[in-house]
Amino acid sequence: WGNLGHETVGYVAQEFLSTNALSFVQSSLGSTYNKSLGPAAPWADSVKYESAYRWSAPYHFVDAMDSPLQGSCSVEESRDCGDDDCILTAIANYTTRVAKTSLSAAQRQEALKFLDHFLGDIGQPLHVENYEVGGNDIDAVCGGESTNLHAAWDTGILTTSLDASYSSSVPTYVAALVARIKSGAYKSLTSDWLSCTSTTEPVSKRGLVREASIARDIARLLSETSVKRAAITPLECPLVWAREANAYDCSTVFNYTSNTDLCTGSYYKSAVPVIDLQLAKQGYRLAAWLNVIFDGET
Ligand code: DCM
Ligand code: DCM
Ligand code: DCM
Ligand code: ZN
Ligand code: ZN
Repeated sequence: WGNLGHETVGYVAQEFLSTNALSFVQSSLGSTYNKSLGPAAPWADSVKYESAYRWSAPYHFVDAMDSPLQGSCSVEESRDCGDDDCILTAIANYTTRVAKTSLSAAQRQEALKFLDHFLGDIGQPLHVENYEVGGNDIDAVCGGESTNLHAAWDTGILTTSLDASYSSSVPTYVAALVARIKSGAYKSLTSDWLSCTSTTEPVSKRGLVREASIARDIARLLSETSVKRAAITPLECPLVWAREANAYDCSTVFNYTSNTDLCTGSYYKSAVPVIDLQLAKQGYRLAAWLNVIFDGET
């Protein structure tokens, strides 16, 4: 997502934090971020092209090697992330680090800002898709302007929707999503959204293709000149969330006629409800995730 999407996820999450999670968020983020996950959410994008943070660029996505144009959508931990860095291992890494009292306040703030951001990105269908570099290499048109499919999903469609339906205002949009969660169309969905909340349960052995993983281990050991940090144990929940977002690649994302404007007409009408749902859901999940970490509850 672009800044609008990330801020939306953070502001939605901020509405659902429990006592200890809220107090950690407020003291960790401080006045720099107005004590809120909203303003802190875009930070990870602002640093990813800096040389000091270039290692974090692959953390924003997982290149799922599925076939969405053939109607086959899937995300597999070992096939698509394996021993590499991707959004699945990033969430596991920062889930551990945000709670680690031996780390400095600055490192725990960084972990919080990464979680704030990556729980958003994992809900963007094209951040959990390899095809055409997650749609970056597919030309598209949005509101008469040339763009690409990925950018249309990150920003173009959402900006169009915000202008058309929410007075170009993030607070108005956030309030609408929060109302849907608390008493509207999303209320009955929230228990399903939280069906996976364990911050420690590893990816099930069934989900790991052992042979591929072992082959990659050997290749890595043979090619490596320096010792890398200890491997991060992948978690089950990020994989569940990634698969849910990835399913939209088969139903909605690639379901367009070439050269049609994606930010108007039937494609726009089918994409907006998916974007609203994914942003609201990931915001709600971010709050629940932090509540499990800091309050031991959802
Ligand atoms: N780094 C990385 N992979 C991670 C986390 C960090 O490549 N999962 C980068 C950032 C640090 C560098 O590695 O600048 C050295 O980190 P360390 O001293 O923890 O080995
Ligand atoms: N870092 C990280 N994940 C890790 C270890 C380190 O993101 N598992 C980050 C934190 C700092 C940078 O890498 O931004 C350097 O960390 P360190 O000083 O611990 O090497
Ligand atoms: N991206 C992605 N999958 C990739 C490469 C990039 O989802 N395989 C995302 C990250 C950014 C956007 O696409 O949101 C543009 O990437 P970049 O800025 O690296 O070109
Ligand atoms: Zn993106
Ligand atoms: Zn990102």
